Amino acid sequence: MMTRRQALKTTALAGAALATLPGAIAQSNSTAPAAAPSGPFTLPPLPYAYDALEPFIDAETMHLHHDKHHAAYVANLNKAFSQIEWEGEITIEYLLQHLSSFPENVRTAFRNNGGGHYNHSIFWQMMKKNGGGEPTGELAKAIDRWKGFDGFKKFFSEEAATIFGSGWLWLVSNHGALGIVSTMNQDNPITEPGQRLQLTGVPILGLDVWEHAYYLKYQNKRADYIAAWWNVVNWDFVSERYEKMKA
Ligand code: MN3
Repeated sequence: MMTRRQALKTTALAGAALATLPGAIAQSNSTAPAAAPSGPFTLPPLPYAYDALEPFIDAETMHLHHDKHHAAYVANLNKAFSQIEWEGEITIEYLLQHLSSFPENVRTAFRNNGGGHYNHSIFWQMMKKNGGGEPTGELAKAIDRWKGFDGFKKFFSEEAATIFGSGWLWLVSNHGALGIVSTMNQDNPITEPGQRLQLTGVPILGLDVWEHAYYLKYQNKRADYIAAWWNVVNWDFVSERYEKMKA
């Protein structure tokens, strides 16, 4: 018959033996953070410091927005991507434009997280420190269709303010012709179904009106966030994108 002391000793040894198995170590260490699933998609660093857009967009919001929200879209996209067979490289644009070619069980994850990854990747570049002002050149001429820049700014701001729930407002270029279009959740004008692309175009400027983009500083006052955002718009980047899409 086994004594209590012997039983404890045996259990401890069994535990030690199990712990040498890689699987057992992973299971017993449940408080460790899960490693980011590896995959083809990576979180791009912000092209400026977290506080570069102060006082219009605060550093704390940028930390949360980039390091948590955008990072989660990338991690979840890679996780979903690991469920399919894929040979070679893939771009985020290809993924969004060919959603229906992927297995149904990953399509929603691709749409939401792929969209989130693409939208934020371009959104960071559409802003900069000491941004704002007005566009110049060809883009300024094209924007004149809204009765000048002030008319454009007013219309864009009103459209962004009235999006119900979470979404984005985009200035899109269809071979040089401009339009303004909203998308829900993390959809993008380039997201399949493709007819949206024909109706609209390729996004050259976008505004994130999800509450996570402004709630810390502006609470429910989305209109104040939108008014402040014009001060950080990177018109050089937008113009460059416009020229590229036109070509
Ligand atoms: Mn966002």
